[in-house]
Amino acid sequence: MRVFLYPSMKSLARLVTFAAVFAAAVSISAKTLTVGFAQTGAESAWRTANTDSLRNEAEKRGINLKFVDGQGKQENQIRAVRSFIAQKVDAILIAPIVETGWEPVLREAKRAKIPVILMDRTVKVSDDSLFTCFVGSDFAEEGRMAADWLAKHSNGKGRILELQGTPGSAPANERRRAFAEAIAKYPELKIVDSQSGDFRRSGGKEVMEAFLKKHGRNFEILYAHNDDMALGAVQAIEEAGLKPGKDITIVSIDAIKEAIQAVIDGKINCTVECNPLFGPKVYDLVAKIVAGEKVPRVQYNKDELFDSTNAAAAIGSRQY
Ligand code: GYE
Repeated sequence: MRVFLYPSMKSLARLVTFAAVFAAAVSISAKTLTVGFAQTGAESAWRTANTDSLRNEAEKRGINLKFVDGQGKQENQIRAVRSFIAQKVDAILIAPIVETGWEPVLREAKRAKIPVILMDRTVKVSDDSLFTCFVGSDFAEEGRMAADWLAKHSNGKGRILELQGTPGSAPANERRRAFAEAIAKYPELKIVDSQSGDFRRSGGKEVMEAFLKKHGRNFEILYAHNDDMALGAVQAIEEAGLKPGKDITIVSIDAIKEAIQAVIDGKINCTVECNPLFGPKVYDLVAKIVAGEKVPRVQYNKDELFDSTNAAAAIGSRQY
């Protein structure tokens, strides 16, 4: 015998309300996030690793990532941010090529109520409310770590040539400033020349060739703001018949796999890590911000230092 149970009108209404609320909740949690990302370009191995990390993690999480390669030009990045605003994305990520010149477009994003997360590089603005937060490395700390290593391993003596990153960029500014401040304690450790190689391998090689012509053997140390430039310089130094890492002490930043190999080979003496693989951290922040949660204003990644004492142990597991 079949028994039919007819729910009362009241409980039926309750059931319908519950179903509607449940459906709405599911649709909110399953809403695809759309994120715009204005990347600097593809100047270095670090950058490629960073782009891959952000792209792969977006795919893993089902985030709709609108990626724009700024090709080394701030105007391209500004144009990208404007198009993200027009597309009403949920959040905007910027790796600002340079520190200044961002106020107008950041104000437009703020007016459109779209949160902006500075990823990797910082900006200089007079109004702090123009971006939500920063996540990346502490470039000043990296510059200090490089300087301290050098002071220790040179007995506080030597003439330094400096290969700067992109002029006006936060990492070039901070790595230069903090390094100079730290070596100021050592009167016999001096920067004798400083030029930009734009964070590129070709730039590092060209500037090193010019340095060698100009300074001959009147220097002992090279400080490069990133590994790509250091590796370009290594080439120039070898082509000039000198031994990088022996005739010239080389200190660099990023700790890409190729540079760690160069440390093992004795061609680079020390590389300070700058970890580019923080896609997961970035999207955790985006999710919190979009959900209305408060997030820390500044979050630094933890960076290590590699030299002949620990490079061999690190290379096997190096991911970039
Ligand atoms: O060190 C360099 C890249 O902004 C920290 O940019 C980043 C720097 C990195 O091109 O290799």
